[in-house]
Amino acid sequence: MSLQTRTFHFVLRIAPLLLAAVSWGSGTATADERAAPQVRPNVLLIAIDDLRGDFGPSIDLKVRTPSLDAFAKTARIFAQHYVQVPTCGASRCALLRGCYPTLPVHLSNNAITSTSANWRDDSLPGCFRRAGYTTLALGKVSHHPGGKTGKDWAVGKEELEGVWDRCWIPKSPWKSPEAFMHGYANGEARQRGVSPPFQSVAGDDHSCTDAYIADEAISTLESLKSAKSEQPFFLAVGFMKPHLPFVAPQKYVDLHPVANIPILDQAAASKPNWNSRWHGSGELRASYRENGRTIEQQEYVQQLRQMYAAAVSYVDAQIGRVLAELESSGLAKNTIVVVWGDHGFLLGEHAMWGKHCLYENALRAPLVIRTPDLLEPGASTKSIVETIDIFPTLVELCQLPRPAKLDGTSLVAELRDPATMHQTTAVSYWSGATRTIRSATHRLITDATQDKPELFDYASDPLETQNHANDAPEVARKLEEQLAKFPVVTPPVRPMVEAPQKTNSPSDRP
Ligand SMILES: [Ca+2]
Repeated sequence: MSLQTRTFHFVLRIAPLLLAAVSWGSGTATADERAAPQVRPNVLLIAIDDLRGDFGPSIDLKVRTPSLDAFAKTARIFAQHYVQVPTCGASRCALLRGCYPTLPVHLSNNAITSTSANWRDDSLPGCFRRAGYTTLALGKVSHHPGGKTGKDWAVGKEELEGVWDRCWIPKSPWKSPEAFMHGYANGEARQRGVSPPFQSVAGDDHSCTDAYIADEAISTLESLKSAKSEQPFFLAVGFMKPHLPFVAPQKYVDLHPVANIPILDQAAASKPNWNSRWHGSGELRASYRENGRTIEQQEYVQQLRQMYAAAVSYVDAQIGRVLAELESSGLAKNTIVVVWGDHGFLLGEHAMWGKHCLYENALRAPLVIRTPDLLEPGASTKSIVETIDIFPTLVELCQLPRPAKLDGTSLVAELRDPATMHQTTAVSYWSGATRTIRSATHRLITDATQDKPELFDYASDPLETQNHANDAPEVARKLEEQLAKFPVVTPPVRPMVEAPQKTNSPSDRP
């Protein structure tokens, strides 16, 4: 940060009531900026790790999420929200950078660390900090919990330097951020390839990690409230679950008896019999001990699905605690709340486990937004929206200058009126120059060869059991034309091979 910028920042911090009168960066303040309110809303951004879009408030897949359900009744539900890249670090890069990927590294979990020097000043928290906000990142917001790099993700520089007043994880029984990320009960760390993929815990909520995130978020809100500062805050809180390993206290497992877990339709659970971008479920199979079990066994599959559901209910309860504090503190009256999932997770669809592909359940994730003055709370919009839309939405809601390079579209129109549907496609990326475009009815997946695309028709085949590219070439051609207008990743990278291996699998991507 330059001296000039630091001085500017300092002035903003000691005189927040002068915000409306100052000029932003270069040039003179615009009319909009001069008209900005003296008290800007706070922002609470809650990030959830690997939560599918069909869990929680959008669609009932029999997972119990009372906190998210109750929150959704007060908010706008973006039932068709798609992420830009189906892996943690890359999806969070798109959120914080506000742009489609254009480089191979933007598709990786190193996306933020490797590129943020070029965009951090105009990142989402960077914009809020420059506007005088206190910016805080608790838990897993960028990619590593606590936002640091280096050994055990504990000692290196920040992934996104210079934009957070504080980024951290709470004190807990887990010894490092990396241990926290893949934590088992009571401080136990994962041993790659040795530890099991799930664990039910005979203890209370504090046997598992996310209760500590909730505690810290609550105490942070209490501090922000008691400080009585006129400086607004941008607080991002990132939870760990339901990311693998699926760990939850027993009481959340008991909410989901195996007998109640829906069994996947056989066609939906089958390996694609067309030229597909199928992968070998490396994240699950390489990083966790199968112990003689295989994902071809129905009993094991149902157990995995049960434990995913339990982990969802556990994190739901922790999120509920944070939202309850927001209400009881009175901060909710002037706080915009965004609940966002970084991508979905295939639970056996296409005979696949994990994300790292461009099928519907890897890309669709929750997005629920509440503004203090929201009309028609609880209504869902059918707009096809993307993660990169969150950035322009928040800067518009808070009347901050919008950086020139954002690719997304503000969702303020959908917040004002859920019947608004001005966005009709979403584009996502994966390695091998693989891209996809989702319309209201179809999804086209193509790769660098442009040969043998995959086309799904959700009106007639919602479970993606057939490739319709040969049946509907005209639909495929039109979607390809639309897709051609979006940025490409250059140079294209080789497809990532995801075979079960016991060491250093590239597929072990949080
Ligand atoms: Ca994730």
